[in-house]
Amino acid sequence: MNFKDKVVYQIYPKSYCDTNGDGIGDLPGIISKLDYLQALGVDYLWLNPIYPSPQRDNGYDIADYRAIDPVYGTMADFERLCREAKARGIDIMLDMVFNHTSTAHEWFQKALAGDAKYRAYYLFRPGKPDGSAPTNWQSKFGGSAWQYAAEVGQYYLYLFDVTQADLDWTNPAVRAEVADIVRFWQGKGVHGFRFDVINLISKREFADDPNHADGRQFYTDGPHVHEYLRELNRASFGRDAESFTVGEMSSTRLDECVQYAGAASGELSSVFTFHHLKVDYKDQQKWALQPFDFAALKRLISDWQTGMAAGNAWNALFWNNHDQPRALSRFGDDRRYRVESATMLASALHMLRGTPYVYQGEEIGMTNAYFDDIDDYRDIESTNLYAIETAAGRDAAAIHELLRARSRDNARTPMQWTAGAQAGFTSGTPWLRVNPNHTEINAEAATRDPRSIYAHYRALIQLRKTQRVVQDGDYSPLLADHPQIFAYRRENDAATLLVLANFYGEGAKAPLADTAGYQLLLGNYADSPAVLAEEVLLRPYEALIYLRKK
Ligand code: TEU
Ligand code: CA
Repeated sequence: MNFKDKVVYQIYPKSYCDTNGDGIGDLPGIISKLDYLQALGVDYLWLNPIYPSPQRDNGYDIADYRAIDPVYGTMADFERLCREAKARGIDIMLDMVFNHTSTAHEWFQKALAGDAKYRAYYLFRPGKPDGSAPTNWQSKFGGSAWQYAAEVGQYYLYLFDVTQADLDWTNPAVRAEVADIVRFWQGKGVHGFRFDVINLISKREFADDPNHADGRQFYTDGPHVHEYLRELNRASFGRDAESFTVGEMSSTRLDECVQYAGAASGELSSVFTFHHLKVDYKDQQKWALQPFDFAALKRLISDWQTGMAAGNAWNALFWNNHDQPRALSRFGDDRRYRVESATMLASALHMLRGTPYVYQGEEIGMTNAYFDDIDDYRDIESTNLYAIETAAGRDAAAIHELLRARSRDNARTPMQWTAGAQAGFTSGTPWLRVNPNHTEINAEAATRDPRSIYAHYRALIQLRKTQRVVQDGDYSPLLADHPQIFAYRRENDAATLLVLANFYGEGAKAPLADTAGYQLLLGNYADSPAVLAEEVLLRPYEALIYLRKK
């Protein structure tokens, strides 16, 4: 399938649109917004997990892979969503969480009850001779990655929440179950799949990580992961010529991703990687703040653009998702230059080689939540952090500063549809507070304004569809050492595209050569220069896209 002209829109169903007043978004709510999504021009809707779940980790703790959580609606609603989306040229991409299940899943419950078959689905291991956990690995949400199960007399591994037990992929029965689940959804006409933390499924060895590291070296890009993916591909989505897949790759390497998403690998269509979203992590630590390192950001984007192309592999392109603070608040200026910086970030990303993802609300310039009361937070990672740091004696103000910058809830606040009560998201009480700035920032206002952030996203999506060079052009960096400007070229047999983006609130000069013949395609200021000069003066957060035909 040619996916090079496609764009994906990510929906966090819990926060998109609530139609029954329970404060939680639902499938009928998504259906009611399909016209809005069609007008934006997107091709796929990635839905975060909608299966029955205790919701400890907002659906990433799945209790039943073959049903819809009643809070979101029914299977009939899901089928209607697929049909109505398809009628608008849109496909659904489902989120498949196969590194772990909820401990409420019947497999885990049977394992606890003593069923040997299901015990072998999980990673139960005896403690050390002194009774402590089998290894010193840390859960991604804080604390040990092992929980003692008295019923079994052993510990089970959980890389995320204690209610998310890791599956044992060395067990062929587990792999057969997983393929069967994918086929179940294919049977409903689903062609798109996103595989959650899929590069963590093959554990190398159960040993203590030296120097108090968290253990990731023992399970990231493990020894059998590529083999398992090829097997899953052959047994499920690989049988569908229309399939499009993306794997979420945690702390991975370029050479691994060339394999995961190589055109001839028989694994996945594309990968999400996160290196470019750690440039503001001090010492690689999520909960240690530093201003973003622009030079590193440019280098990482460029290296992945070039490296994936050299390996004939395909990138996902994204600034935002449900796990990240809003990029606009992080790399832009969400107050003084909100519109300029949002449109600049979008321009810089959408012209790259790969599949762009738009995370709900990004297209209207939604910002971080900036909560200042711990009771406003819902995310397990945030509430765990607060509890752990408070117990360690850290003062509340310091923890709040971290959460305001990094909490996943910053991106999870309800979609802002209108300036009215609860942003038009719900007639009831929303499960997570609505950002008060919805009075200014909302879809109703954005879709009316021809110069809005929304209009700019629409234009960028159209450029991918109408300019073949955006789909297949080679990437080369420009002005690599410039301290303020990210710039690149895309080139194919028919045209050259040139993109300039100023990442700062001060003007910047872009010295260029060979500028003759370039015409403006899109800019984010009303009066962008129609032709390219030898020296371009970029205004705060200005972005310019030019094309030269051959
Ligand atoms: O995320 C995997 C992951 O490693 C992160 O992005 C994680 O949320 C972050 O490191 C915490 O700081 C995926 C899902 O996207 C996320 O929502 C789930 O919580 C997680 O897997 C577990 O299924
Ligand atoms: Ca609802």
